[in-house]
Amino acid sequence: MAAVKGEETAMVEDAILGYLATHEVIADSGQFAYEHGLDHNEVVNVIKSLHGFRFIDAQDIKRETWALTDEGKKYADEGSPEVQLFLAVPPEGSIWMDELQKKLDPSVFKIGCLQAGKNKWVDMGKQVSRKVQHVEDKVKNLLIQIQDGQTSVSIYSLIGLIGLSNSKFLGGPVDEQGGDWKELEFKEYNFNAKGPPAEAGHLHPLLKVKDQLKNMFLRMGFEEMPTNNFVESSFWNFDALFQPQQHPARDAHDTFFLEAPSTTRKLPEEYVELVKRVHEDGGYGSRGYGYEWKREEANKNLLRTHTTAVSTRMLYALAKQPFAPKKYFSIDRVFRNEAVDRTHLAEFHQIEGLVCDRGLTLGDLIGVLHDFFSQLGMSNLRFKPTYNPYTEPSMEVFSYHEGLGKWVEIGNSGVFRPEMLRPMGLPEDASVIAWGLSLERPTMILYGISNIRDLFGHKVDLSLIRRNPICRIGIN
Ligand code: FB9
Repeated sequence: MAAVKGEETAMVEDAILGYLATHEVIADSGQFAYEHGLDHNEVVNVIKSLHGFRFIDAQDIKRETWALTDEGKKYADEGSPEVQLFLAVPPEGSIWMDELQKKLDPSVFKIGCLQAGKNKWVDMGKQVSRKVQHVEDKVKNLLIQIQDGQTSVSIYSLIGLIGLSNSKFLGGPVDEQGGDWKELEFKEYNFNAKGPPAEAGHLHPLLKVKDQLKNMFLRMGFEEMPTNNFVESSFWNFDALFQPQQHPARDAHDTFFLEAPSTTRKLPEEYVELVKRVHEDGGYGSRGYGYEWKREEANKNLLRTHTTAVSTRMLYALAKQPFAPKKYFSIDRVFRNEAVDRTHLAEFHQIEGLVCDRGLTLGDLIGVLHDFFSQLGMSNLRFKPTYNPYTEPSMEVFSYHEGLGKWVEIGNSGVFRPEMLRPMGLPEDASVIAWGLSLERPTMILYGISNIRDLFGHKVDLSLIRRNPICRIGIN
């Protein structure tokens, strides 16, 4: 039964169950309420909950609606007689009764006197004066409600599902231990009954596409990299990637540096030394950048600008173990202090894949890119040489998009430089091919969203989230 039952409700419940304990049916809830001096609305509420608990079976048999008589319509328009009379009495002072009578229509005067007197609104004597400042015309409001049909009442007939003769049923649970349930007739459980549709949450389109991409990577034998650290040190985000300390991407115009904690606490010292040396003097066939490398620069904390920072940590960890080929992927947020426009926000989700094995070449990269993007429905690819501080050679990837009827830049890629891999301790013949793209761009194209603000951020209209179907990637 409902947790907290008001007095009224309990009383009504007992009245109904008590009655049904000795009578087969309550034919008319309206009649029942009237006869038992109960408020019919409360009776209907209790009927609904008893019905909900399958204690009774109830049919909604009659719906009574009320209609106004002409007189009712008149009072609904002009106000109830008692209020018309009240308003005819001057707020201050008094009026002669016969004066008042002249001002009102006879039936209004008659009923008005009666009601206004009963409501103690006026002092009725030879002179009539007001006893209250203000009155509310409840009658008129009720009449108006009836006029616009707000007052239909549903009448129920109900039978006790468990036609118990003994009083034990009155609200008390049936004592199952007692076994007397055996002679009760039970209605079949309808296991196919659909529960009320649960208003559940909806996955954001980005998360739907993210999931599909994740499953795609896992099907291709890739392992997901742990990306649960938005805050990163400049060392893992830039220096370990052989990105020079004066590279434009490393200034506050492009990167969100942290005020607190502004610097990282610990870095693997011997590895840091090797990174310092490769930046300053090169090695592993490289002549390095030949600038004075500063530890304090590497210590600066920031919001990672790419998930490639995570790839760096994973490759460094890989180098600590006996070498084994690896395929890793990551899909998570990255932050760039860039000008926001229709397709760029200060944060987006980067998708990154990498393959680490002995003797991998640019050809392997192109092969993997074809394999990956063909599963996204993009098989007509073109590659354009580009430059990344941490990969050489590097390529931008383009695909001809039938729907858009144009070549679309769908990502970036490259072969990680030995200046990045060798200081980690990876074997000389180990090479790592990698590529990256955003999650937002494919999602926008798949869902036909032209402005990134409609997809991500506080301006998103939730109905887009609620009604968007699953867009199967790979279907152009
Ligand atoms: O996602 C991008 N484009 C794209 C991807 C898929 C797509 O699918 C459609 C359904 C058919 C459509 C478009 N881009 C990368 C290309 C452009 O949008 C580019 O203008 C914007 N780029 C972002 C960075 O912007 C500053 C997209 C983002 C990006 C760029 C590079 C990488 C990752 C994300 C990378 C990398 C990388 C390279 C080498 C080694 C490791 C990682």
